[in-house]
Amino acid sequence: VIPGWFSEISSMWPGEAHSLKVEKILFQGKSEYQNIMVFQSSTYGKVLVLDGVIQLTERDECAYQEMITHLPLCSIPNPKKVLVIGGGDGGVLREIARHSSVEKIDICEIDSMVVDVSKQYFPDVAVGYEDPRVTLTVGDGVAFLKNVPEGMYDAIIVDSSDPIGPAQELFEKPFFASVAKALRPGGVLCTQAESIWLHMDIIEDIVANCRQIFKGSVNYAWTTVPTYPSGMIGFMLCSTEGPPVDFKHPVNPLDENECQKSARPLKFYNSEVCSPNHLLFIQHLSVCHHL
Ligand code: AAT
Repeated sequence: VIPGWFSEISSMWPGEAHSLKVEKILFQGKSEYQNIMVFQSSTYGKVLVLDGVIQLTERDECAYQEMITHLPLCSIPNPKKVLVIGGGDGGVLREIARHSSVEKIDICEIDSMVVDVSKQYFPDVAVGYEDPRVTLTVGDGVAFLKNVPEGMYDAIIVDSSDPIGPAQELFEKPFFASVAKALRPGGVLCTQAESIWLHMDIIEDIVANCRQIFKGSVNYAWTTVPTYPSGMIGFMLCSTEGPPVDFKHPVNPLDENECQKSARPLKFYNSEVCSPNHLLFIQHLSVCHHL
């Protein structure tokens, strides 16, 4: 450990630890679920850390939040009801709010301290909560989904931490089954699905589970996030049986002119990044096994 630097050390990425220079620690606390820290870095703005793992930095959060949101929402016509599991910082809410067809945005985050800390230290991210379509439930996403009426949502976005700690069940088959049930026919799931450089074992399990449960299509996409382990992170993009969804050819493009004129322009996503650059076909994923 280098004095004055934060190093992201975890058994989930043994033998490597990305480091950021710390200017100042702004917050340190312990919630019911995890240790929470916010620090000012020299080059990535403020950084949110849960149990020693970076959740976001001000500089590169766009590449994650925009992709996890617009990959699914641009792939279906007229999304109206959207659910977010995790994502307590509010960044995914901010991105969903760009879609004018959306009428209802529900979020279930387990840890209210993440919400409070984000509102205090990351106003440009937590701004997502200010949208009147948003309803926050503080609770476990697994339990929340059990009470959702069948076919309720057009899209579900699982912005989850890694599968060590409170997010473990969000990577398991029963959870995917309850997601599928909560989606309408032809509805879409996008879930945080780790890095092909570190976690092919986890990804292969997720792919196998999703293939059994999602009878529409099952895809893996990725984006670059320099402060996430290995500098990239993936998403599982699935649809339920019903009107077919082709994630490679989004039918519901964002009005990019409109977005660029808004108070917070898009920084990373555009309809070209979507296909084919950031979608890896499952066949190609099995090649990645040799990485
Ligand atoms: N958008 C920033 C990135 C995140 S946040 C993940 C969130 O998931 C955290 O706020 C955490 O409290 C919440 N969470 C964890 N488990 C659950 C659960 N069971 N139900 C609801 N919310 C939960 C993801 C960062 C990815 C890091 C990659 N290394």
